[in-house]
Amino acid sequence: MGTALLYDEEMTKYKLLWVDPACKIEVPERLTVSYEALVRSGLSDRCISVPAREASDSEILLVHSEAYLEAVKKTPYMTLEDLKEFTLQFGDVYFHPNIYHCAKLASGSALQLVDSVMTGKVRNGIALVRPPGHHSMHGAANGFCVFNNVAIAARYAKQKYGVKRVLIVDWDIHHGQGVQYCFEDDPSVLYFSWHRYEHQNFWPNLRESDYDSVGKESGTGFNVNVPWNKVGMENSDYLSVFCHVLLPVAYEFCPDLVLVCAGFDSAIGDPEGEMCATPDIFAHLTHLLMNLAGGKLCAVLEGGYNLTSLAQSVCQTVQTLLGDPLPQLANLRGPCKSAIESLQCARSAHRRYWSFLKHAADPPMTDISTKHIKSTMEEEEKREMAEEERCTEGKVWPEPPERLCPPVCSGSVLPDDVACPDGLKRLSSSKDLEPLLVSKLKNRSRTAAVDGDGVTTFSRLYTLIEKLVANEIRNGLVLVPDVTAAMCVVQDLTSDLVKRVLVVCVGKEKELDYVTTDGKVLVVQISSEDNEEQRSKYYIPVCLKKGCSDTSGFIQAVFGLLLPLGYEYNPDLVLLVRMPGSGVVDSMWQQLIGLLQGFAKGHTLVLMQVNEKASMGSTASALLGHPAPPLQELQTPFPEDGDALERLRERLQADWKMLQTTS
Ligand code: X5A
Ligand code: ZN
Repeated sequence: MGTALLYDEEMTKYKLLWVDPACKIEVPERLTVSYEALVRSGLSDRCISVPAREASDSEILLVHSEAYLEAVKKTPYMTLEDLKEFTLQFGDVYFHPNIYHCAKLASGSALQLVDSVMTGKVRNGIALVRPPGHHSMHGAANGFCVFNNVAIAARYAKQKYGVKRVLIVDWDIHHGQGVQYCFEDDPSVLYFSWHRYEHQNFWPNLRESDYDSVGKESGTGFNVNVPWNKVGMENSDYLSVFCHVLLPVAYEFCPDLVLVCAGFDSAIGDPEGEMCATPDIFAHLTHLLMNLAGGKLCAVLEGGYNLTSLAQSVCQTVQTLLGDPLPQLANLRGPCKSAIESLQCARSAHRRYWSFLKHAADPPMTDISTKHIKSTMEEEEKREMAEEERCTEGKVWPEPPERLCPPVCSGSVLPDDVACPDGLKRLSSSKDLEPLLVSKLKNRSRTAAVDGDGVTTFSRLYTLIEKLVANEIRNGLVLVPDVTAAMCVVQDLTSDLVKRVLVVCVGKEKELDYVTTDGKVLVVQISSEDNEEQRSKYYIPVCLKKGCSDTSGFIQAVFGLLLPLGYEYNPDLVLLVRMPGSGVVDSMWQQLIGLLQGFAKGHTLVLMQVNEKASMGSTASALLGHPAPPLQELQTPFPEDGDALERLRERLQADWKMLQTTS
C-alpha cells in the first residue's frame, strides 16, 4: 500500500497575461518547484505515479452550473481582450487560453487520486495541481480557482463508491467559501476550514467565514470555521486547533474518506497568509489525519505562494504520507491570546452538535460588542508590524532537518515461547548487562527478581532501547511477565540515554513509583482510579468513570490532554504501558499507538504483559505504521467524565500552555 503522486507538466502551461497585482503571485513555478523538490529529495521515486486525466462535463456538473461550464468552455478561443473582460465578472482570478484545459486536468487529477485510494491501489496520495479549486462556486470562478477540485472529488466519491461520510480539511490560509457553499446543507460532508479573517478585514471578506457559520438545515453542525483574527500564527496555534476543535469533531464524525484542501499559504514566508508556522507543521497535520477513515487520505494542492516554503511544505506532507518518522517540534509554548479566542468561539459554536465538545466553555461576552473596536486596534498594530519587519519578505527560517528512517521499523523482546509477529525483528541478544546496571536493578525493591530469565529479558530490552536511541530501530514491542517491574527497569535503563520520556499508562497501576518531579519523565495515566493527592506537573492521572473500555471518554482524553501535553513536553522516547485488564478496546489501542508515533521521531516502546498476547498482532500492526481501524459506534460520553476532564485541564493550564482553550 503506497502513496500516489499526481503531477502533469501541462498544468504549468498557463499564466497571467496582463498586469493584475492581485493575481501576480499565482505562477507556474508553484508547481515546478514543488515537483522538483520531490524529485530532488528522492520522494517522488518512492511514490506511485498516477496519470492525470481531464474531468468530464458530467463530473464538473456535479458541482458547477451548466451555464458556467459552457462559458468557461469558450475561453480557449477568446482574444486577450475577451479574456480580460470575461475575467472581470469574477473576483481575483484570471483566465488564459489554456486554463480550461488545465482546470479539467486539475479536477480530473483529484478524481484519479480518489479512484486510486478507493480501489485500494494506494493507501493515500497527493495531487499537485493548478488552477486551485476551493474558492470556485456553482456559477463562478474566484480566487485563482476555476473548478472546485475537492468539492467535485467529494461528490464523485459519494456517487461512484457509495462513500457515506467525507471529511474535508482545508488548511489553506484562505476560506474555501466555494466548498462551504457546496456542502453547507449536507450532513454527509463535513467541511473544516481555518483562515486568515481579521474580523472580516481579509479577503474574501465574508460574514459567513466566521465561526458562527455552522451549516444549514440538515447540514447544521457540519461546517466548522476557525477564523484567525491576527497574522503571525505559529505551530502551537495550528496544533491547538487540531487537538481542541478539528480532531474531536472529526473522530466523532467518523469519515470514510478524508480530502485535504492542501494549501500551503498557511506556512511561514507566504505573502498572502503572513503566518509563522514552519513547513514541518504539515508533517504533523498530515499525520494527525492519517488514522481517520482507515488511512484513506487524498491531499489536493490549493494555494502556496512563497516558492521556498511551498516546496518544503509539500515535501513534509508527502514524506509523512509515505510513513516516515515525524520531525520533532521544539518549543511549543501554547496558543496566543487571539488563537485561544478563535478556538474557544469555534468550540462553543459547535458544542451542541458534537458530544466531544459538549463541555466547551462560553466565549467571553465581549466578543461581538467590541469586534469593531478590536479590529480597528488590530489594523493599527498590523501596520506597525509591517513597517518594522516588512513581515513576510524578510522572514527566514531553517530548512526542516532530514527525516531519517531507521533501517528497522519495529523490534520486539518476547519470551522464547512466544512467536514473533510478522514484520517485527526479534531481539535475541545474549549481550550481558553491565554488572553495575544489574546491581542497580537488583537494588530496586520491585525488581528483586532480576536473575536468570529476568536478566535475559532486560538485557534484550537494554539492547532494544540502545537501538532506538541510536535510531537503528524506530519502535518496539516488549512482552514481560510483569509490566510494573519492567516499567521501573525501563526507567533505570533510559535515564542516562534519554532526556525526556513520556510514559502513557493505559489502565490502573496502584503503586506507581515512576513519578519524578525533575521533568525527565512525564506520566499520563488513563484509568478508572482517581488519584487526587498524587498530582504534580509531571504526573497526570486521568480518571474515566468506566476506565479505558469507554472509547468516547478515552478519545476525549487523548485529544484534550495527552496530545497537547505530548507536543509541549516534546519527549525523546514514548513508553506506552498497557496495564493488564485495562479493558482498552483494540481499535482505540491502535489509534493511540498511531497518534503517539507523532512524538519522539516515532520512538515508541510498548510494554505489555504476557497474558495479554492476544493483542500482540494489532499492536504490531500499529507499530508497523498500518492505519488503525476507525472507532465506530462511539457511545455518548459520560457528562461527569467530560466535566472532570475540563476541570483537570483547567487546573493544568498554568503548567501546560498547550491545554489552554479559554482565555
Ligand atoms: C487558492 C488560493 C487565493 C486567492 C487570493 C486572492 N487563492 N486575493 O490560495
Ligand atoms: Zn489560499
